[in-house]
Amino acid sequence: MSTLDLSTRTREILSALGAGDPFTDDGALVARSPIDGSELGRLAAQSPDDVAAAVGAAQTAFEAWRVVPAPVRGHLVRELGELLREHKELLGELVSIEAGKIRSEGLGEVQEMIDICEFAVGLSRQLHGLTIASERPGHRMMEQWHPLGVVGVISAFNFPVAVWSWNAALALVAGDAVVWKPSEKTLLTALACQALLDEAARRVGAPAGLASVVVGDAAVGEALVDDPRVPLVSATGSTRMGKLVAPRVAARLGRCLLELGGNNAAIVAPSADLDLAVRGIVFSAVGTAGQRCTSLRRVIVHESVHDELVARLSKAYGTLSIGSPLDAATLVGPLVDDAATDGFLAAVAQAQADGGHLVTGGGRADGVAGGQYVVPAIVDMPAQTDIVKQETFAPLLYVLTYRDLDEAIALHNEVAQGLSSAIFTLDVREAETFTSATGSDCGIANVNIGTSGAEIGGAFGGEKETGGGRESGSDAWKAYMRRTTNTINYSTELPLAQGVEFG
Ligand code: UN1
Repeated sequence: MSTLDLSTRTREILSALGAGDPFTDDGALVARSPIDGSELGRLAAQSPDDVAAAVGAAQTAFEAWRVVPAPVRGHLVRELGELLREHKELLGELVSIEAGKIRSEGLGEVQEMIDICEFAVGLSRQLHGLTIASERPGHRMMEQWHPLGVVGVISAFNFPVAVWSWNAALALVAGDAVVWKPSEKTLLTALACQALLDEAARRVGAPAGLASVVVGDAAVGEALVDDPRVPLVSATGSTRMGKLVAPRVAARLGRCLLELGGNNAAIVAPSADLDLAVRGIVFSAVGTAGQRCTSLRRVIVHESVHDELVARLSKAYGTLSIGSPLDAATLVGPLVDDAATDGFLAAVAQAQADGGHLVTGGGRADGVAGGQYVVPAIVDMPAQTDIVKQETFAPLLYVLTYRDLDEAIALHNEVAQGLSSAIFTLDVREAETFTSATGSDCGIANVNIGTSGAEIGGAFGGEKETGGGRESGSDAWKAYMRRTTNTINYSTELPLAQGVEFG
């Protein structure tokens, strides 16, 4: 597609998704496609005052929404899911155009949205607390989960639609309102999602202002983070961003849900099924051009299988087609911008300066003129040097070698991040050790699959500098609600707890 076609196509998609024509010639925000770096259009930036107004409207809407029964709130998310199903192709294409994902991954991201909507609709009838035995006769203790308030969502470019939906779907069934600050690199997909949610809200008669999007620069994000009417800020992005956001939210004693950087590793043991390991490693390391927070960045391989694994990976890397993500044959699309390419090239150079051997890739690729295309790299490292411990958001895979599992786990856990991890082994002792309390220190620890591509049914998130938050499945919904503990006395006496006598 030529530059002109991309821009025209984007306008067609936005209009078909109900987002109209959001562009204005003198807008301060520039929407670009990483496919060829071209400008898709300009948007007016919103201001901190606009954020305050959005939060105010959300607060008012929240007061009405929180008294709507949760299963009825589920109807809104069900409608959103229906609209996403209907428009999956178009929204997936827009994700490809704006985030540079290959078509299958753009569609997969929308599928992840549909999945979380289904999950949230079921959850709308399952927002349950416990009944707890009271020590006092004629008393009952129970807990309830109530709506929390306005949830601020800050999302990153690499999952421009799915991560918002994880938050919005749960928050809305929980009875909350949502104000969303998307990445400045993916504004159009955000406007498209918001248009679909607006349509769903119109269909079910949800209160105006219940969910909104604010587009702008860091000042807009800061206004959201600092607003005392926002009890929960759910932020996805770099560890650097999280370290800016968390203290500001903490200063007003608000809550944060953080999904920050990963430096995910896979251990490949002597018994590993190497066919499976190679496939799992290549998808995790190269999928989304290495721009997932779950992307595989380190392989820790037993010395007995090192040479064979590296040879097979190198061969597999040699077959990867790099180019426009809109071409059906492409597996590796562009990096998001030139800073990402600079980071990739600098990390490859540093790894070599540290004594690493560049097995394959590492330079720029032809791709589409104007886009940032690189050749996925594998660097065989003599040791886990500083550069290996950093998250480089690009398709760069380091290989480290180990002799015994304790050493492998120590290397694995020796980084600051703690999101996702994997072991390839057919030895049940090794698999169980890796997933045990003394194994991987990550929020996600897999056996015989790669580090990326988690399903929505499980809790998603990680430890250490990944931020500690959990989103998506399992009981992650609890972060979006407030718990009350109720003790109910149905007797005629007033016994005090702990046997205290008073008067
Ligand atoms: C992210 O990269 O921010 O597990 C999220 C995965 C996807 C989500 C990644 N389901 O790779």
